[in-house]
Formats: sequence, structure tokens, C-alpha cells
Amino acid sequence: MFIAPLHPITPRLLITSLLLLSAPSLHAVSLVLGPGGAASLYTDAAGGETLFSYSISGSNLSVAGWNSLSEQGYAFNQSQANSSQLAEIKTDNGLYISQGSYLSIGTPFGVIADTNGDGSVTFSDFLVLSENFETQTEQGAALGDFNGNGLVDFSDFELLSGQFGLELEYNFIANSVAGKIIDRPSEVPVPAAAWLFGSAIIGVVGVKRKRAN
Ligand SMILES: [Ca+2]
Ligand SMILES: [Ca+2]
Repeated sequence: MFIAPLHPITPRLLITSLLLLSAPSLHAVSLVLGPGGAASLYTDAAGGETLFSYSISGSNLSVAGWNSLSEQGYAFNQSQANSSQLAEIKTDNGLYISQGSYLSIGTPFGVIADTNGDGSVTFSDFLVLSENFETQTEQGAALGDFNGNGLVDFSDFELLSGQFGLELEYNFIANSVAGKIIDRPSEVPVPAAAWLFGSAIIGVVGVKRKRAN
């Protein structure tokens, strides 16, 4: 029996070969988050990447907001379309995505009030809305117009209020491989944020009433 020397070597070899195998293809197609629950398919692979299938699974997904590839006219079929999974698979040769380009798939995440696209609705999203309160915008959720009617107003406050504290947990798979999700900085919710949020809304409404008088 001569197995002792294998112990320090085997794990290292295993890790090295896993890295070598996975490095070129593991994250070939990524999911990039945007404001208001928006998402795009993206690749940084040299020479681009052909997409055959993808799946987003999690909670509170938005079938209505999802602008699937099949809806956009590409040769794909929706294989799952419900609040816990959105998935598509090719019906032809797949879809080529060139390096560095973004392919929007609408707003598949239910976090409409997420101005900074980090996957959660927190006080920082509220601040953006209050800075732009009662202004017109064509920028949508990024500036606080969550319902997309061109005006940042109290209805957007109500929308944010209803989603405050919401945080998404989800997985993304492209071409049957776990892909990564980009632009999702971790943000620790401040315990006092909910209280601040409430009093700030009262403050804004108070200012509005004064102006009206
Ligand atoms: Ca956010
Ligand atoms: Ca609005």
C-alpha cells in the first residue's frame, strides 16, 4: 500500500483540470441585469457565441414583461413560461450573438421598482425616485418612472412601496451550462430603511400639498 503521497496531489490536479476544462465555455453566455427588472443576453467570448437554449429560474418572474426570443421573431420556442421559470429552446440553428453585444429579453424579473438593476428594491432605489419626483422622463425605471407613463409621480411611489425589500433569487442557464449574472452588486438592506422610506414619502406628499395650496 502506497497511497499517502496521492493525498496532497490529487485535489490539486483535479482543481487544475476542472479549471482548464471549464474556462473557455462555462460563462459563454451571461445574463446582464438592467433597471426595472430588465435583462439582456450577453457574451464576451472571442468570436461570439451561438445560443441554443436558455433558462431563467427563480421566484417572482414576469411572463408579461419577458420579451422572449420567439416573440422577437427568432427561431425559438418557449419551453417554460411561468413565474418560477422562463425558458426557450432553438427550433433551427440557434442564434449567433457577437462578442460584446447585448440582446434584450425585456423585463423578465418582477422587480419593476429596481432603478439600479441590482435585483433588489431598497432605499437607494427610493432615493432615485425622490430626486426625480414630479419630473417627466423618457428613461423609464432608471429614473423612477416604474410604470413607464413618462412621469415620475405618486403612482410610482406606490409601486415602489409595494415592492420595497423585494430581493430576487434566481439561476441562469445557457446552452445547458450554468451562466453568470452580471451587474448585480451586493447591497445589504439597512434595517432603518423601511422606516426612512415611510417618513420620506410623507415628506414628499407634504411638499406637494403645500405647492398645491
Ligand atoms: Ca435596486
Ligand atoms: Ca410613472
